[in-house]
Amino acid sequence: SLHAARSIALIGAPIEVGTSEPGALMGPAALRTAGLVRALGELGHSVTDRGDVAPEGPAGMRGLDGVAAWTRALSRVVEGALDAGSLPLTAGGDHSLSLGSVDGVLRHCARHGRSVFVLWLDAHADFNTPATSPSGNVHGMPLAALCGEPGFPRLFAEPVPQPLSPANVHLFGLRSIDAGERALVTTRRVGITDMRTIDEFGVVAPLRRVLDRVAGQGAHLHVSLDIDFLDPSIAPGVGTTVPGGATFREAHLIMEMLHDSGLVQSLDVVELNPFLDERGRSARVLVELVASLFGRRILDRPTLPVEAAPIE
Ligand code: NNH
Ligand code: MN
Ligand code: MN
Ligand code: MN
Repeated sequence: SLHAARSIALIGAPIEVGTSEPGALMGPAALRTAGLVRALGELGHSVTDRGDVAPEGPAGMRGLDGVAAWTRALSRVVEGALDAGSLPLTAGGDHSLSLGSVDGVLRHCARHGRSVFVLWLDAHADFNTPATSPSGNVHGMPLAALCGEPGFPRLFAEPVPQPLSPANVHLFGLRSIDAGERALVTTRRVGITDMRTIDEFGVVAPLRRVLDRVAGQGAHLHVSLDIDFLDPSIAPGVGTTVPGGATFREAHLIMEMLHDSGLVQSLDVVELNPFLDERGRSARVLVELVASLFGRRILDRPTLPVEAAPIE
């Protein structure tokens, strides 16, 4: 394939204290059952399954206190994987796990003087604070906390790293947003490609612009893939389905473009709820998409311009 083999650290994050719908804690097991490690190994990568992370502290309780116990543990493992030259793939688990994975990325990059850019593939903005959240579910809040919005209790270990810049966050696939977070993402100037934009222009032009920006900045690109980014008809195994999501072909092309960019340095795969899935369909779709992001392709060559492409 186009890029060198990577050392990938698979980090299980069976966390569901950030959501009110039980079942996401089975996500890492379902992704393993669907063949995630084998698929990446077949592409020539060396994959180390680091097992499931254990929370540090009282993790049983729902809400921010339970999430904090996971955040510190996950941050440490993700930062350590990056320090060792590996690409951390954090498999969830609900989206509150990104508090830990992105915190680990921020710490690693701070030590290397590198900026961080987060591409958030999701039906939702996940930019609520405890004050704006209509549900109180922490999986709807990670970006606000990572961007340093006030109103959160202590989630991150001391010393707290420089927060993520909202200008270096891009929401892709947005189609469900709460009133308070809409106001917040607008004033903070978060980048957004919503489904309306995708309907009008497709995924290629908007994603190309994002990737050009990341490359221009020389930033570390962290991708956070929430399975509800996909249309529920292809991925029903999620607690918060929203109609009108990305098709398989759109998502697949995004993964191929991300691979070809060579920019992705860390990845979350979140919100798979196997209890709500139909015969493993959603887990298999996710494995196929992740394999495409790591180099699975039809032909071992870049796409040719249409007029130059051979007919046979
Ligand atoms: N915005 C809603 C909330 O904060 C839903 C969040 N749910 C998600 N986010 N699945 O990706 O409660
Ligand atoms: Mn690095
Ligand atoms: Mn999400
Ligand atoms: Mn979502």
